[in-house]
Amino acid sequence: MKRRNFIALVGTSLAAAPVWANVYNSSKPASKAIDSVFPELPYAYNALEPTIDAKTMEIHYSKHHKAYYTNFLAAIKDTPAAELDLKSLFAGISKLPAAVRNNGGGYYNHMLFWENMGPEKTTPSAALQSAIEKNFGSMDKFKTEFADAAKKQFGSGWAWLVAGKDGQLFVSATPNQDNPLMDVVEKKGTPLLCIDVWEHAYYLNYQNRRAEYVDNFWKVVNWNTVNERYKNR
Ligand code: MN3
Repeated sequence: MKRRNFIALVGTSLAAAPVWANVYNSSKPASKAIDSVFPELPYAYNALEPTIDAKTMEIHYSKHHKAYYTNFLAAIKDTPAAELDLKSLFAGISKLPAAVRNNGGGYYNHMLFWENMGPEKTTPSAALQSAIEKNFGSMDKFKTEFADAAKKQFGSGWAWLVAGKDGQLFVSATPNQDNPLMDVVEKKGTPLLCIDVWEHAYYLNYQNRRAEYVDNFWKVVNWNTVNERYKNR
């Protein structure tokens, strides 16, 4: 599969309209919040094996993520929400229909998730490492806190490493397809790293063993992406 990076949707570049046009060779975007072409997965379905098996990746990306994308497009079509960039849309999500919240979150969260994984061995930057040690005590303590949040999230949802507005890093978990950019979420900030803990993300390979999936997740984290998000937060 051809490698093509998703648009940088976080931080200052989020509202940079020309980026949409430059990244994709498509016609003009369907709206400011969503591109008219479903973004490609940045690696092959089997690239993260054995941590995440090819069949899970294929179904997760081509069925689940695609459905969020399609339903998000439909939910904002011909509405004022279609004029918003994603950051503004999420900042006012409490005023929008549930279909926008659920599918917009699903569309965006999966792009972050695909990008913060990869087959290459990577490491946290000195700056990120230092920030994690300052905020959590050590890299191990951060990983434990993040993994606990992922394992303890009741039902479907996500765990996050987030940069707060005060510059501090924190770990949080959100239900369903909510994310830290949404005004409905208690702990808000810029997402740096996320893990999907919906059963569809791991059930074929791990069945009910979410903890094993979460512990293996570290083997496929693409720290280059996390470093970049931290730098641009
Ligand atoms: Mn998912």
